[in-house]
Amino acid sequence: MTRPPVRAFLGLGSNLGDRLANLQEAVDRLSRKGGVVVLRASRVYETAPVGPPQPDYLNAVVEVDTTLGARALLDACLDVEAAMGRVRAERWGPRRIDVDLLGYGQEHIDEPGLTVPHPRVHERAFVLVPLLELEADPVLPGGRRVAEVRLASEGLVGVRPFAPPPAIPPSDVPRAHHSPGARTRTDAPGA
Ligand code: A4P
Ligand code: MG
Repeated sequence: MTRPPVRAFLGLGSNLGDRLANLQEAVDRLSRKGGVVVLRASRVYETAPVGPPQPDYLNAVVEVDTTLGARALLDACLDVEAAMGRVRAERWGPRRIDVDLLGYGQEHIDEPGLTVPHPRVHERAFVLVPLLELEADPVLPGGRRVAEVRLASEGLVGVRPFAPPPAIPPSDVPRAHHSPGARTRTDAPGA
């Protein structure tokens, strides 16, 4: 039995190598995963690193429809990281690609190895800024609403628009809604 698709948001980050190409490769790889349709992508932001000293990141968020369960979707994200040669060394350390599951429908999940919404979504401008391009009122940890969120003192400092959204590979499945600024599949070259 096929389950109805669930709307989910994935956070992408890269601060090693050709960062823009890494984000595009992650979007391309995600769109080739069975049961995942990439609908839209935010712009790409250059962001000051949170954590140990390391190069600046590029961050973006993509919106997907998926027939995968949350665990299988996270596994698909971890597969993309592995296929792109990510080696886990230091927590919050530099990486060619990081793919986080930020939100999965309206669900709140807290299991070993799977926490949704991602527990730090609301604390991090490098996640919130691109996410808000795609979703005005995202599901946040602890039932918070975005209107109540207060970012840490550094606020939006260090989050700079860097590039237009990654291209969305074409797909046969019809897309849903659209908001300005975000690229959708129909904007993609050749779509
Ligand atoms: N895991 C559980 N739930 C999730 C979820 N919703 N999404 C588990 C992703 N992973 C989830 O993640 C550790 C484990 O968490 C995974 O194996 C998975 O089973 P990880 O990606 O290996 O570790 P990490 O990314 O180093 O840690 P974490 O806690 O995910 O850190 P963050 O919050 O992703 O921070 N600064 C800037 N400017 N931009 C960034 O993108 N990223 C980080 C990483 C640090 N500083 C940054 C950025
Ligand atoms: Mg991560």
